[in-house]
Amino acid sequence: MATAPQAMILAAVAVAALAVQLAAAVDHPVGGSGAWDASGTSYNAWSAKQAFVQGDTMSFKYAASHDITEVTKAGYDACSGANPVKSYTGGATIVKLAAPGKRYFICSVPGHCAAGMKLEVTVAAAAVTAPAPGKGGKPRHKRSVAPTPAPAMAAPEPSSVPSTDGLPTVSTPTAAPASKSSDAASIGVLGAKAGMALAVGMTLALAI
Ligand SMILES: [Cu+2]
Repeated sequence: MATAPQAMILAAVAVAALAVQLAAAVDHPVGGSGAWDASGTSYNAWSAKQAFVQGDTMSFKYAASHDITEVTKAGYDACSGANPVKSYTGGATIVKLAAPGKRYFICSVPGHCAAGMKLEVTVAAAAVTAPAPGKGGKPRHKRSVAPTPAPAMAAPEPSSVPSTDGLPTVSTPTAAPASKSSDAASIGVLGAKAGMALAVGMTLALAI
């Protein structure tokens, strides 16, 4: 049976491991197998099912009769590689999806884009912080919003008032301002969230 400190360490390790897993970049072999060709694969049907996140990569394997041409939306819509954003050749290419937003890829060999060698990718922004466990859903694609800490209660400072004889007289503050109920409420919510996160971590640790 684990003692309390051991359980705490296990909980911390479990939560840290989860955070690392959530942040890890993923490679997406294009079309599922990585094959970039004109065999009729619907790259956009594949792309629609992928969860591309900023920092992920996409890998292509292709014959010398093909290329990868990254284009603008206009180039994509027109199946035209005349004004490429970037061209890739060589048969094995890994494209890093470094920024969130849309990316467009075609094969610039005449007829190949029209035959299906076109791909539109939507890259989601990476979460800055790991989401709190226990919320469910797809945490990788949730943008984490850090809770805003309640503003610290400013203590009234003693004010110095010069007296008539030249020596400063320190006046003592009489009463502290009444606590605002909204601040107290946010602190309560934050405390409850922290408690829930800890409870989930402990459960994970005990389950190991
Ligand atoms: Cu081609």
